[in-house]
Amino acid sequence: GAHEDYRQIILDFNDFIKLYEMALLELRSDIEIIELEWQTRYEYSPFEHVKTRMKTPQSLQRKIERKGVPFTIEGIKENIFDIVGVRIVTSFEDDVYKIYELLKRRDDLKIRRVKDYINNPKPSGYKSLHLIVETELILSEGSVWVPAEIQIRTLAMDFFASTEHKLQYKYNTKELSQDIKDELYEVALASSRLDEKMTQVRNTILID
Ligand code: 0O2
Repeated sequence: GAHEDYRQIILDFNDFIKLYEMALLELRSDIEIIELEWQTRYEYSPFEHVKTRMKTPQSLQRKIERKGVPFTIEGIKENIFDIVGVRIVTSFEDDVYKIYELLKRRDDLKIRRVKDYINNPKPSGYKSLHLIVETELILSEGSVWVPAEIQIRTLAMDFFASTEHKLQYKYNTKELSQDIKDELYEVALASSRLDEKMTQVRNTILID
């Protein structure tokens, strides 16, 4: 009956989400190992900090509606790639691409799509390097590849993105006015200048 069908849907969904939780653990430990290896070898780390998160049900629902994706496991599997999210924050802009190179070399990671919003910022001024990846998960029945989104950006890019995101969602404004968007864009430009300046300072120190 309908009750049984509903129960089955919930059970299937739980199994489905568990795979993503496992993938999150896998990616987190892969990145911690890369970080430790780098520190050991160079006594310096391009990583400022790393954050991982599972997309909340509300955020998943909003995205499904916004993209017009069918509300089924198949629909989600084929269209939503950021249920697992990893954000790597670096000190310098070139560190973003160093980390990308490290990730590209791994056999347990397939990079499906690269969205370079650093060289091509969003109209909001948002900058970040987005990688849509699949990470290998070894289960008793064999391995499965689970999608995830890795965002790599500098501290200054992260400052802009996190704060602007809060203004967009947390204050529940329907749509920000053009004036506010222009002001935020100025903040994005100022953040980019901080990155440039800090790189210049570092280069001066390295040359001396
Ligand atoms: P939330 O609430 O952060 O999870 P596309 O693949 O191009 O069809 P999609 O999937 O939106 O579209 O990809 P995109 O553009 O790479 O954006 C993915 C995520 O990047 C967003 O997640 C945001 O976290 C972040 N992002 C993109 N543009 C902006 C921006 O202008 N400002 C800020 N602060 N963040 C941005 P979600 O799922 O939209 O939302």
